[in-house]
Amino acid sequence: MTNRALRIGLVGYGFMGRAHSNAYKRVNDFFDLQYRPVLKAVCGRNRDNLEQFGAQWGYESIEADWTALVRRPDIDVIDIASPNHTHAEIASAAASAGKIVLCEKPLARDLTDAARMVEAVEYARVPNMVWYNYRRVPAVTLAKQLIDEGRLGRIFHYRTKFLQDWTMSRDLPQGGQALWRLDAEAAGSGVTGDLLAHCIDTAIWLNGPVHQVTATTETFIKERRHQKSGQVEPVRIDDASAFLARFDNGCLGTFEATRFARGHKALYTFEVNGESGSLAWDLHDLHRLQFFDHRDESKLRGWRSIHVTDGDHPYMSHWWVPGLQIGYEHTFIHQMADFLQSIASGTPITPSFRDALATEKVTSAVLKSARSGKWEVCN
Ligand code: SOE
Repeated sequence: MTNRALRIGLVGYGFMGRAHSNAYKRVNDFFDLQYRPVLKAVCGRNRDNLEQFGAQWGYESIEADWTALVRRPDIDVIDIASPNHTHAEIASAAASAGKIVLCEKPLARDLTDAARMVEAVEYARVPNMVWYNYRRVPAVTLAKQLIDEGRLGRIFHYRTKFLQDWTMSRDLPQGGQALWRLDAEAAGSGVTGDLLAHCIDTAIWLNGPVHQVTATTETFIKERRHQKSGQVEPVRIDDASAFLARFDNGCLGTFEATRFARGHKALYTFEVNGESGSLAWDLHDLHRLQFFDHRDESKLRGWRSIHVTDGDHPYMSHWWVPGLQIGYEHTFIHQMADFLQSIASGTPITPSFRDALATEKVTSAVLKSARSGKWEVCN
């Protein structure tokens, strides 16, 4: 298929810059699409790093100033993969310049910035999308299909967690390259915005809106050296965050995220319990979906472990032969394939900035509840 170029300007060259670049490069190898991403420019502040990244990934040019990138007539898409505090300004300028705007999660550092970003893209009427990649794990997409088919019936419980352990050392500094996630100024919050945001996005997608929450957070290490000032400064992010939720559909939710669960690197799990069945999924075993169907004949009832690798499973016909697995990076390729299909057909892209705003409203209510000690409404 001959396809039209969609010229990408990427802001940020860290872990997420690599994940997005890989998606741009691979998507047309595995999906037949009318559009083809072209790596026009990568933007960041450190020229040496930029040059190295640009050469390694095959970007045609580099830009050390994002305002110049946004003004370039040879760019169609601005993709923001820089720290959270930069999202709002870049997205708003990109939308005003008429660019398609893609943004890494969480949408913004706080709710005010997030609302501003939604307003900017909707006012400019430009396509927009947030990279909540876990929706595109085939097993998670299959969970969505089974729920939408009504196989669980009325849903009573949604239980989810995202556990890590990489910030437990008190010698780890905050701020600057690679460690901005520990700096409230850059990140906005700690695990609430970084990890719970994933859990909330998936939960809303699978189970509908969250109405209210009651939360508690903790910062176990209160002071860390800041990489920029060199001084020991108070830590203002949450190291751990847990909350109870009430969904609009009457379901109860429990959510937990921490960077202090020794031994866990990225244990994202969810379980959904309904009247007629239950589903469970685990990122460490991401190609499997556990399903219990109460409508099975009683003597045969039991949890099935579905190996989501068959041709009729979501996305899998684009990859290898049944039984062979794919991984984390493919979720970004799937999201890019869906995005390019939406651009071609003119249909809405999900999750849009407005979809991601719903997650921001929940994370904001979580942080508010942790301060107030009360139930808070997510609006
Ligand atoms: C944090 O360590 C992190 O990289 C998140 O920022 C990502 O969103 C998550 O997918 C993996 O963990």
